[in-house]
Amino acid sequence: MVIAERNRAAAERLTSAHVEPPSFIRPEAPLGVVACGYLDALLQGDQRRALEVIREAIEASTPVKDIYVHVLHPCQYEVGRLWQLRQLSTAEEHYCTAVTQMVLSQLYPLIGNADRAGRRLVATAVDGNRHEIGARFVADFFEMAGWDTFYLGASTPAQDAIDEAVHRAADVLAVSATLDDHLASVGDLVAAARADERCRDVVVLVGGQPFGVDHDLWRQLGADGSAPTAEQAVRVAEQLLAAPR
Ligand code: B12
Repeated sequence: MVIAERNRAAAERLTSAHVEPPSFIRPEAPLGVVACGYLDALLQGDQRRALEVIREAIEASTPVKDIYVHVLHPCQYEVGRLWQLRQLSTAEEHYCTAVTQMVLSQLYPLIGNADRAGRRLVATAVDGNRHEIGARFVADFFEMAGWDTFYLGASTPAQDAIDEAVHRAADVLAVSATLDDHLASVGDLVAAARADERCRDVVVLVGGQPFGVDHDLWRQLGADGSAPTAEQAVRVAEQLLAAPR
């Protein structure tokens, strides 16, 4: 086959709808084998084994943070990938997500930090965003850093999120978006917070998958900052609160 023909064939192969995005699970990654075991239990519909995989990792002194970062996060992304490839039905994706939420609630007693930071966080998914786990991760990593956190779950209307930040005397309001469709609501929320005198001292952090694609998006939407992960969000918040405003 001449080179031009080969190139054409390669272009077709590589751009066809059948090219699978690579798996988010790699056995050689940190806790990769635990992630394999956890994902397998999810896919087999075995929530008891899923919880057991996590329990065993905790008993083997795995830091809870690492379970979030190296097991739960890649497994949720992998569930999304398999759903996108139609290898999982919507019902199966819902089941996997529900099991991960059950696991997160089991881990909650382990994430407390005796050293209290004296800081308060309100975290929510923006109005229209039905994805809860990103904001949950953010709340839990702040909790691990000794903050008092108030997690509001999915799709909170902007005014309610702002009122809650005021009511809870939050230092930081963290807002999660997952789809590009959610960005207008993020912009509206930030604008409403800016216009509200009661939020003068509240740091507004935004994040989620669209912010990983365009690294300047948070600035364009008028937020105070962003971070690619919940863990890094804690550092960004602490830096912003330490800086003169
Ligand atoms: C579970 C799930 C759902 C569930 C959510 C249920 C629930 N209770 O949460 C349901 C069924 C509701 C759902 C619906 C939809 N979903 Co969905 N979903 C997912 C899935 C599989 C997992 C989400 C998750 O738990 N992620 C794990 C968390 C930890 O990741 P994360 O949110 O990215 O958070 C990390 C960072 O982004 C960051 N972060 C997040 N928030 C914040 C906030 C701040 C302030 C900061 C600093 C950082 C930060 O920190 C976290 C890591 O530490 C994803 C796959 C994926 N790649 O995420 C698809 C996915 C996001 N969904 C997708 C789609 C298409 C949809 C629907 C449009 C499907 C449809 N046709 O109805 C709807 C839209 C609903 C809506 N209006 O929001 C696509 C989005 C593709 C795209 N980019 O456009 C994905 C990527 C699946 C895929 N591979 O195609 N979904």
